[in-house]
Order: sequence, then structure tokens, then C-alpha cells
Amino acid sequence: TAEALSHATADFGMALEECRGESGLTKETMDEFKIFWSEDFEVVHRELGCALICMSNKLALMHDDARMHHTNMHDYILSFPEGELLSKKMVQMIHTCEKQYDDIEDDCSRVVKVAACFKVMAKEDGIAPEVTMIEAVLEKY
Ligand code: BOM
Repeated sequence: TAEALSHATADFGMALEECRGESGLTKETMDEFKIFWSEDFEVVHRELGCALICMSNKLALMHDDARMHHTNMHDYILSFPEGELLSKKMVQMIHTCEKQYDDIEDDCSRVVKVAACFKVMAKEDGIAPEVTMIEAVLEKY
């Protein structure tokens, strides 16, 4: 659900600042992680892919080959309110997207493609959060 994904985005986004240095993702490209879900934000920068790898590694959500760790991702999403349905969907969606871009060798370039694919799928499915929903979650931190 969009509710669960707002929580996950708010929590996952906490790792962004720690990952700016090594990923090279500037504030001009992405000021805060919540804007990932904005209509106006295009998920195209290789640096964002590098940042997603770094952020995922802090939470053990990826394997060494920069592919999703299915069990850990499932359990992570399950930890948020209303996470039951989302955890299944999200693992399926990301896995479907991974298969689509499996031929891209560069990890950062591939991961940003997978993330863009996931954004499209989540929007189609109606589980993509509005930026305002994420802001509401962040206010309670
Ligand atoms: O093969 C790469 C798999 C990793 C993809 C990670 C996709 C994350 C998309 C960005 C949206 C994040 C929203 C919530 C974070 C939960 C992890």
C-alpha cells in the first residue's frame, strides 16, 4: 500500500546523506529522497543508482552483485505499518524489473534502471506514495 511505502521511503531515505560522498549524488540532482516519487523527478542519474546501492547496503537489502536480497527486503518492508501486502508486491516488482535489465553490467547504471522501472510499476499499481504522504511520516520522526 501507499501507506507502507511512505514509511519505507521515509526510513530508507535516512541513509541518503551518509551515501552522498561515495555516490556523487548532488543536492541539485536530488535534494531529499522523498522526491524520488515526485512526478517531476526523472529517475535517470547513474549517481542515484550508486546511492541506492550504498543505502541498500546499510540495511543489508542487496547481495554483493547489487541484486535485491529477497528475504531481507521482504522482512524490512514487513516492519512498516500495513507492510504485509506491500512486502510481497515489492519483492515481485523489483525482481521483475531486475530481470528486464539484467544485461546492464555497470551496477549503478543497472540499479537506477531497476528503480525507474519499479517507480512506474508502483504507480500503475496505485501503491506509489505522494510526496505529501512521506512528509507526514517524516514529521512524526
Ligand atoms: O537490483 C537492484 C535492486 C534494488 C532496487 C532498489 C529499488 C528502490 C527503489 C527506490 C524506492 C524506494 C522506496 C522505498 C525503499 C524501500 C527499500
